[in-house]
Amino acid sequence: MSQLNLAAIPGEARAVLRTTLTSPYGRKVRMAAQVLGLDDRIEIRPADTLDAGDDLRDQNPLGKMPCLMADGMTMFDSRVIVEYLDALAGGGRLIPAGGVDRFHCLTRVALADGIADAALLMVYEGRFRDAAQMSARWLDHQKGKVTRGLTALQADLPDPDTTDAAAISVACMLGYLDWRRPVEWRGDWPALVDWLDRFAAHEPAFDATRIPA
Ligand SMILES: N[C@@H](CCC(=O)N[C@@H](CS)C(=O)NCC(=O)O)C(=O)O
Repeated sequence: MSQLNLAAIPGEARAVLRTTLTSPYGRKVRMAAQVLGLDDRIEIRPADTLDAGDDLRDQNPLGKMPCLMADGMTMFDSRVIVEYLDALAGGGRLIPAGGVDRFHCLTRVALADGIADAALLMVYEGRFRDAAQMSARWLDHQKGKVTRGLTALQADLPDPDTTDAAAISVACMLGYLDWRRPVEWRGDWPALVDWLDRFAAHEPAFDATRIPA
């Protein structure tokens, strides 16, 4: 079994992360790398998911970012990359190594990422269709996932004073909702507002990876 060491792939000076600074999933990876002290070893290279000529599509056939090239591999998606970085840092720092805690953490990650997925589909509906083509039924379907997800999350929040993979996913998803505003969440989920304020005060990597204005 070969060791993980974040080695650059041939032709590169450092490991390369394909992501824009606006992707909530890319932000998860950027935050995880900062928290684990690995960010200096990763070069961030933007990608344009709409450009058929962008080699992101060779790196990830799904044409999605983030995508990390290191240790002779190309890794996606954000959950895999966060798990890789955690393993590289010795394991168990962002994702508990085992037991119920591990699967509780991973389920919270799946919920927060799933809310981001539904929010992104709402944003894409506006980006890929003109007003006459937009489906109110589809938007409502996705919005239901966002609102039910936020309610479930509010009832089972991770500790805001501990940075784990779940807290990173929740913070990046809420940051994305604040940026793109597919739903106005702040009035209806006040415990999430308090959670984000507290997490941002505890974890400097949240501000350091803020979506640029
Ligand atoms: N499950 C993936 C989602 C990644 C994703 O959807 N990224 C968006 C950017 S924020 C993307 O690449 N969209 C382009 C597309 O879907 O074609 C992950 O966690 O990495």
